[in-house]
Amino acid sequence: MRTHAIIFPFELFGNGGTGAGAQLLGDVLREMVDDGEKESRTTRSSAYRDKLRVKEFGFETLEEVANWRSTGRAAVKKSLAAKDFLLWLGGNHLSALPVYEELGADTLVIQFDAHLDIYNLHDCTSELSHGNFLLHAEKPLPRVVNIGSRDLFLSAKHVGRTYEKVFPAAAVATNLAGVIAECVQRAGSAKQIWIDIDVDVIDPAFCPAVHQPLPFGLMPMQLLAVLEAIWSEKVIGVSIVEFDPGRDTGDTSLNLLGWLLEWLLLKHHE
Ligand SMILES: [Mn+2]
Repeated sequence: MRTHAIIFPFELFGNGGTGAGAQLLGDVLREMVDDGEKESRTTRSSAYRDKLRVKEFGFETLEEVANWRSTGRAAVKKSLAAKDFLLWLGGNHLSALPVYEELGADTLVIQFDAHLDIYNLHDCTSELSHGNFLLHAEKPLPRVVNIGSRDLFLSAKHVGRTYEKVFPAAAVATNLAGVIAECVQRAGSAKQIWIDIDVDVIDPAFCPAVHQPLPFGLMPMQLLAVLEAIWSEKVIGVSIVEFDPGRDTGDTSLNLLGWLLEWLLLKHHE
């Protein structure tokens, strides 16, 4: 099975600068392939090198911007129909909306995010944005399970309308094994699984390159432990969003995300 990496640097309506993050992660992918090709000995990257296709979208013209959502949905649809493993490297979290809209109700999304993107508070726009896009998604939504929320505002009733389950940061901190066990159990009843990573789920000490850093985030090892445990043939793709390299310190976040990208490719292809 091939991997189709789609660079989708959409960053309007919140957190401008994250489009450059998507493009940079695209460069990382190309560099990984180029590095491997220079080796005369077999390296682990030979498992994915010939199976990786990278397609990059741009949002430079009015037309490209106006059609962003339909362009995104068409790209997701085509990739899913081809049974490609889909790596969606997006700008802000809104850039993942076309993915959510194409997955369908029998898909389980394991979403890593510090924020629950259903904000309807007085200081939030009611128009579509990176902070409320799940409220605007065309139905049916996939089943969504959040891991790593640090939300302290939204009522359980409001959250329950969109999220099947939320495992806040405190649950991860006190009972990681229990969180993993319940995720694995929920995955059992899903036809397919999508993994959506808003990089602000990671503690800002390890991934500072985000616009809304929140303390008490996941440690990279905890993220890795959950990914390792829920991984199966049912995982059809992964999205990574909200990385703004302009806010990075000493490439800390870039190194972390670059490593994670390569790990994901090996996980799928080896
Ligand atoms: Mn988010």
